[in-house]
Amino acid sequence: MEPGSPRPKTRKGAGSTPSVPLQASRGHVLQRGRKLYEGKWKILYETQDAGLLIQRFKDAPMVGPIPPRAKLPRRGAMKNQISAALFALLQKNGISSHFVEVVGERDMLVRRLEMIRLEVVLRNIAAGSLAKRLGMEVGTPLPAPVLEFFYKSDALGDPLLNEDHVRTLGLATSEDLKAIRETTLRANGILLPFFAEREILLADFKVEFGRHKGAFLLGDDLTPDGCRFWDRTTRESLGKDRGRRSPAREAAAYHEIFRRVCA
Ligand code: AIR
Ligand code: ASP
Repeated sequence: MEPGSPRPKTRKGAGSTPSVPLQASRGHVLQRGRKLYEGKWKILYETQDAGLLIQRFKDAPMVGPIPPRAKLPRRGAMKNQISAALFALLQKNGISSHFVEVVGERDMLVRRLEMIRLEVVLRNIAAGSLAKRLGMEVGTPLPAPVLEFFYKSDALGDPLLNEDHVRTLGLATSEDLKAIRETTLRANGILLPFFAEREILLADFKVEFGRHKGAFLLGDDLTPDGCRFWDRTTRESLGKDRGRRSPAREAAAYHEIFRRVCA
């Protein structure tokens, strides 16, 4: 989620933060400015450049008391590195994103986007809500990648949308949808072999798009909290496993994906 979105969460987290100088970047010293947005996993700060933001990855998904299983030391740092590596891989292969560079342990510099309120999910293997909705066994390979759109609306519980719904809500035009579909499928074509080389099945992943100076860019992040990465042999989830795993197993799995992607 980037600012510009009408989601109330965005405003709730807004407030001023004292400016803190960050590591020198592209010859500039960046000042971390006002907090624009705070979500479950991320904080966005302004910088002195109106077109650039700092995206900070949090270690825990909330403020206040943290449930034991959500505690994962260095999670934010690992998410930052994993996301940076995957955005860089996509960039190298001609898919632009908001990612500019890593500027701190848990911070990346990103282009400011006007977000499209859609979660775009690409699935290679049946799991999660698709397995449930279609009555398919988890782990069934899909004959072709399946693309799904979910409306980013907390009030509605992020419902599944078809393309007519997306147009009806004015979220994106037919042309936008065509670009979103092509880019997401192309990203899958780059990510699948990258993960396969690392003995990982990319079961599904979620991306978000935004506009920046007339261009369509990938935004948000690409981390084990928004994708299903499975070990190719054991089929064990290498990301979050929605409450079925001990904190120690979860930490080990997260470190494993970090090692395979970033080492
Ligand atoms: N996702 C969906 N909403 C938020 C996120 N992060 C991701 C899940 C999963 C994929 O989208 O992490 O990788 C599909 O989720 P589901 O629950 O629809 O099966
Ligand atoms: N998934 C979170 C959201 O819904 C992302 C974040 O925490 O920044 O906004």
